[in-house]
Amino acid sequence: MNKRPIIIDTDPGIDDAVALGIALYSEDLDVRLITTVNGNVNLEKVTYNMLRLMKFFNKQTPVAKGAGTPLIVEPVDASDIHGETGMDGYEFEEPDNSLLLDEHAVTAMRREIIESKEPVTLVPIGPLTNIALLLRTYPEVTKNIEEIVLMGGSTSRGNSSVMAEFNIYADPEAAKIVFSSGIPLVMAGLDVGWKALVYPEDSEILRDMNKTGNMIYHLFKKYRGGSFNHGLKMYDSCAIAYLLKPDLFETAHTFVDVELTGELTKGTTVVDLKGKMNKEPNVNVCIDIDPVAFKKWFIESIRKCN
Ligand SMILES: [Ca+2]
Repeated sequence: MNKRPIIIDTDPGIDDAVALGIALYSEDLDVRLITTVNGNVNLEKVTYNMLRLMKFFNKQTPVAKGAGTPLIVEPVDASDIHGETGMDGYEFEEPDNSLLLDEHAVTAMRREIIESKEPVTLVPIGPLTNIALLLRTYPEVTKNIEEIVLMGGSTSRGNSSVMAEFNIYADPEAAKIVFSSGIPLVMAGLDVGWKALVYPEDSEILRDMNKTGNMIYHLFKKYRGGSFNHGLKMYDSCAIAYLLKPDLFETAHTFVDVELTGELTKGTTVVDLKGKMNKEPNVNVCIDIDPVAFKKWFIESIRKCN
């Protein structure tokens, strides 16, 4: 089988770093391009982190820098979760900047999608600013996008506000554009991220497994996405897991919209599981995950890295 062509849009980010390693070393994925977006920390930091990760993983995928601010709302920041640099805890080498394209992420995505012989899958694991800009600027890309498999949203409660998940909360208007695009969408959000847990004993296995496992072990010691004792949440790896092992998930094909005007609820994904809104389903929502099988897959995937 041909490797599946994907573009990852990311804001590394400790859980992004792990997801990227798994994707880059998967024998079933062809990561054609990586684009960066303001999110966990600012655009300069996430792009620098991405280039440091490319050097670490020893891969040659081009990187393009994208949006430095959300479409309308003020930037929010998650350095309380990921540390000041966005990837605190490990001493990375200085990056080789030759992988950084001169093109803007949106232009680079357009080129990759239009020139690809097979339809491309977009995998956004940060706020959706770049994807919204792409769809609005170059709507002709739609016909060569297979689907969008994103990490974000929730069918229940949030983590940035009471009801909103971080990636949607950080740019709700962009999310609205993506969710209403008509492109097949898969949403792997908090419902599965909260169960995709890695525990201290797992991280001990990772530490001695290989170079990547050791790096992850050190990042995890600084990561505040959950506590070590109650498990660390591997949010972004859920999107990659869906691509590679969809049978880990239970999904519901349903209508999802993004709340933009709620005084208390802006950025909430309204997931109409009971069909109250009488709208055509637009998203395959991951509503549950097999946590034991996920963890096994996760550890075996890290074993394939350098
Ligand atoms: Ca992320």
